Amino acid sequence: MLTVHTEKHRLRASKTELYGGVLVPPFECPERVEIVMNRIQEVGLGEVIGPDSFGLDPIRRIHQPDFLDFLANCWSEWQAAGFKGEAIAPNWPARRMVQRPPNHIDGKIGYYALATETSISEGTWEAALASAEVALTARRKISEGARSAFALCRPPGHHATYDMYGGYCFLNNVAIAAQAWLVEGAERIAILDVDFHHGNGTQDIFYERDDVLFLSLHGEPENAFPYFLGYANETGSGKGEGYNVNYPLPENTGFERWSECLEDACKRISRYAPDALIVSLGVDTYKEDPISFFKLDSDDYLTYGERIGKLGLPTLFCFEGGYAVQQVGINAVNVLEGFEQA
Ligand code: Q9C
Ligand code: ZN
Repeated sequence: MLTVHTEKHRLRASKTELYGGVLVPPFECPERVEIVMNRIQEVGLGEVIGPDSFGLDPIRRIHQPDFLDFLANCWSEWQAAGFKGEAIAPNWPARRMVQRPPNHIDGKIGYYALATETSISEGTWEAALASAEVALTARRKISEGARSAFALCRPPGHHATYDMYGGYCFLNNVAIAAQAWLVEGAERIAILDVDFHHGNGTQDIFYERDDVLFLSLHGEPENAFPYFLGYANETGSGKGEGYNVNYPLPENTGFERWSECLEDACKRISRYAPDALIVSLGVDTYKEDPISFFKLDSDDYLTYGERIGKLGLPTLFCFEGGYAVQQVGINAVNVLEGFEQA
């Protein structure tokens, strides 16, 4: 399988994450991608190429222009305000308040943030853009005839919605790729999100549409980030009714229960008969992930990769989460190898 990768992911190198009331080194760190790359080389997965440039057009088809301006300028505005630390949202337009971006960066950052753990620092915007280009490049390889491709995206994307960042995500890589497919002439795209966390951004972006089927297996919102979306009764609205499927699962969910949900998701994908499948590939479902609570083991990734391969669809894998850093390579590449064995 072809991999798309760029060293530009290293530009996303914030030093702080707000976790348990303490500023800690971010779980979402550059080493994650290095370890996946090492594993790709080790197993000889296939060719590795860099991303092409696409400009902002495909990104503007998903994200609001003022949000993109905010991301591009946040760090310089934060520094100009004289703040010493990394950019972290301290204020929100909470219930019954005015939903309008203020001028001062200290307020504006909260308008565009959906969570406070994710710090913005030098290079964040450049890395986020490069990550979207990795996804767009891998997608293009598939429309040029490859059966599948792996976009080694970093930073991840599935928590970012059209006007908000958070959960380590800035631009929604899978949404940008899905839209590019539709613009090129595809009629239906399915997005299967197997990251431990609910793909709230992707759900939100496509919630009223029937040309993108979104399915997510994730930690139940009662107990897991992003907490405020991802319930089973969120099934889409308007034209999109029936095209959003959530599988919230409780603490300690193991592969048996998880794969029953994957089986249901796969059947729905087959019935939808999409032109292509995009997989939000997070491996934070692993039993030793430090911030998650599912119990998948390394071999399970081979097994479910094979099930996804049996769908027989052109398939774009986009990397999302996974924070048991030493195992991230084995687990992610197991999915890709399982897929190829199908
Ligand atoms: N108690 C992705 O996997 N908060 N994002 C964690 C844990 C944020 C995860 C707090 C988790 C974001 C792409
Ligand atoms: Zn995750």
